[in-house]
Amino acid sequence: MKPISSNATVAVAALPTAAELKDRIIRHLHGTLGTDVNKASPQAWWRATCASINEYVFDGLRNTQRTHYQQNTRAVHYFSLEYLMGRLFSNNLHNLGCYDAAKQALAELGMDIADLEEQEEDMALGNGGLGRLAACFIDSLATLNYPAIGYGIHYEHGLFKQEFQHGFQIERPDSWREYGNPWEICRPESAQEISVYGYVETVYDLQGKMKKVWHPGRIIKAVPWDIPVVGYNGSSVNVLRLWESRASDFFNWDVFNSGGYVDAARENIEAETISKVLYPNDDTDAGKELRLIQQYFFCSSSLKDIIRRYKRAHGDDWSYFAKQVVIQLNDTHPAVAIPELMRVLVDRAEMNWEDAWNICQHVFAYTNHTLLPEALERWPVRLFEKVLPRHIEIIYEINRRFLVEQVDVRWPGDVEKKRKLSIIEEGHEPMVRMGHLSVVGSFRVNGVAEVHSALVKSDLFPEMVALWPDKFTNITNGVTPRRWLKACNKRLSKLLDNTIGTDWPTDLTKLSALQAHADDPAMQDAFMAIKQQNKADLAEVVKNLTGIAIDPHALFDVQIKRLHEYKRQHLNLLHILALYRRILQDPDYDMVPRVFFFGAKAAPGYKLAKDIIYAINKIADKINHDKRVKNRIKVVFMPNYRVSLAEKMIPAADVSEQISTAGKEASGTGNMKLALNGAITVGTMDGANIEIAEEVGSDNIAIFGLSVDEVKALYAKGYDSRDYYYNNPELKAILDWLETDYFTPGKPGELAAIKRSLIEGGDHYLVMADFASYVKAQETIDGWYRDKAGWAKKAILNTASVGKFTSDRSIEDYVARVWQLTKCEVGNV
Ligand code: GPQ
Repeated sequence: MKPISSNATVAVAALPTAAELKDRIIRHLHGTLGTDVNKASPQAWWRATCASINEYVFDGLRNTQRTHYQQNTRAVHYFSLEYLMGRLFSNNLHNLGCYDAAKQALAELGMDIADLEEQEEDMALGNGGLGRLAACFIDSLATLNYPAIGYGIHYEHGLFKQEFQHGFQIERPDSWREYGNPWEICRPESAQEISVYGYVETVYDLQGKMKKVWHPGRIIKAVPWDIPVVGYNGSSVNVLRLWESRASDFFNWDVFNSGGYVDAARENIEAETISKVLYPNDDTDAGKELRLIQQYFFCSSSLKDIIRRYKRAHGDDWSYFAKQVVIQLNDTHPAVAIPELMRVLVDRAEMNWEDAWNICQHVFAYTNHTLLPEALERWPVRLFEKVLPRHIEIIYEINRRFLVEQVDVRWPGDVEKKRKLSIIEEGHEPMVRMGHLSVVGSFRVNGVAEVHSALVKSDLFPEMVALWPDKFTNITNGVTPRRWLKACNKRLSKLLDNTIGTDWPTDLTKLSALQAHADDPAMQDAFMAIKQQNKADLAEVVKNLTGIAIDPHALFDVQIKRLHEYKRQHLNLLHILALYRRILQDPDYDMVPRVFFFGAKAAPGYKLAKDIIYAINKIADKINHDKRVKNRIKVVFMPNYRVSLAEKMIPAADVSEQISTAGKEASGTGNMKLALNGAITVGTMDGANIEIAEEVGSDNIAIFGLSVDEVKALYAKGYDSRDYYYNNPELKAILDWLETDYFTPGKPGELAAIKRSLIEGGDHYLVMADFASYVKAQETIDGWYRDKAGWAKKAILNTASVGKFTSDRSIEDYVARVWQLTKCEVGNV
């Protein structure tokens, strides 16, 4: 054994040497997997290696939990419906510091560690940026030694798997743990009973005091699964606790005994449905009953878990609760936790309303992740009445007091203000506004990039800002450099270690030391040689996955994110069509050969998004097979884009497409990962792009398009996309092309939906307005790429300048501005 670090304050005391790991792997092959070295499948090798690593992980977990318990630490409880974890194998090995030992051990056993990594299914319990942010944050919390628990749902099926059939997106179920998941531990001893449905009775006690009693219509069991979250260098090992729904034994027993066997079985299935599947919508509100039940199910379970732990230390004395507990609401999805805590305090603990509300307002903080109106959650009051009859009463009371004590005091008699600020939206179908509830019930509200946080204040909640100016703040997103550089780009990591030292994974600002080398030809060669190798690796993946042969020396242009009109994959597509058309018109058209990569899933019910995927695939097929193009353009739509695929694409990217309509992308985090790996951004002044531009400087990023203010002015003046259609002949020709059968032989009009959305549909996301400026930015990129040394310098400066965007910095911002936590170094006891 060798000590993991000279510092004794680490949760994982000692790490195995390769020889020790080898022994353990064999032991687990025999004793855990029941197989042996001669006949073990790659799955079995992978599982045996996981089991070996877990011996160290679980040690760290025990040490961390014991230390937190003994020191009675204040902790943050991150409430999120989504955690997009990806794979944990190489992440845990890297964070423990024994990736190389494991690689050597496996090599000596005749196995390639890279093959074993491929055995793991992605843990895709999230849709996109919001879920991946939660995963990066829990990595940073453990690395920085902050006491923290992530709470969420143990979905049986994560985000669907995407296939293409004749260019159409097909969704397949994701059964990520069909054969079990080696990283998780079931904790049936910590199960909870959760109530839903039923009715509320008003009763009076002997003193004549009124009480509300909720008689639930159904009780469901919540069983927790714990996933250890290993901090870098084995610092702390925190927990991600995910709840699975089961039929409650005690409730169904009655039905069963009274002869209702079939009913009982049906109810079991319904109970188990709650954690069955992740809703596949990103930045949109589905408004389904099951989704509300999911939200409540995990909030109620998690609060019970928190309260149980709190009572172990403080009994029935609630006065320390807000000192010990802070709960971060990852968007409004878990906002029902606010009335739930009020219910527990008022109905169960019999606290008076004011005291209970005072606790709530010191416990909850809310992160807003979007301004898109279709994503702002609103629940029909009538649905709340059915599913959570007591909670809707509590929401009414929260709202009544808010309107009387805050709004009416500030704007006496102003009915319009009350209508606008009310948590209940009136109308023929009254709705609960979860954003309003979250702001009213939280002590802090943050946006996720400077510009977004400013818009949250000015456009979304200006009156709330007038009431509570100090409640609002910004915390710019970040990404974990352990996964998004150290583990996914090992070549670049090694170059960094050798050039600027090995501290950068936990102090990313250290990357700035690379700036001094940006002009050094040797460094430029080394940096670009690594990019070239990464591109060759990706070309191999592309060949295996799609059969498309690409030239690794072409410029690799990458747009990877959910498919959404506001993210404007179709703007990218129009540019590709413009280049293709130029080549057809001028066979000698001079351009740097480019491979355009897309990776994107569309929500299954989002018709136009699926049409855009189809169009990209059809156009790709045509261009890729057109001899006249002479390989100047290739278009590759990578199927089933997910975290593990991102890890292969990002290190190989030359250009990063961040082209949302200004004001629409709250932050973006892919933009940070790509710049960190030396890609040059083509982007609008939106979200965190603005801050990336500030860090890398205008020579090292290609900015285009309307700004937030220009977008607003254009909408205000009255936007007519046809102006651009009739005034730009190239644009007109491209859109008209989409109506022909050129890309879909014999089937004219199959791609016409895109044109319709941009012309008759009004082009809400200003694709037409930004087209010319986008094409110009791409010409700039083309020019820059021709200058090899110049490009290398820009790429190096991108990596060197984005240290700000580590999620460690985001977490330190949350700690300082919101959570007020103290670091807890974990001793190994
Ligand atoms: N985001 Cl509201 C999601 O991924 N899903 C959602 O439902 C909402 C937001 C994203 C947002 O679009 C990105 O701009 C952010 O970078 C990301 O959240 C993390 O804040």
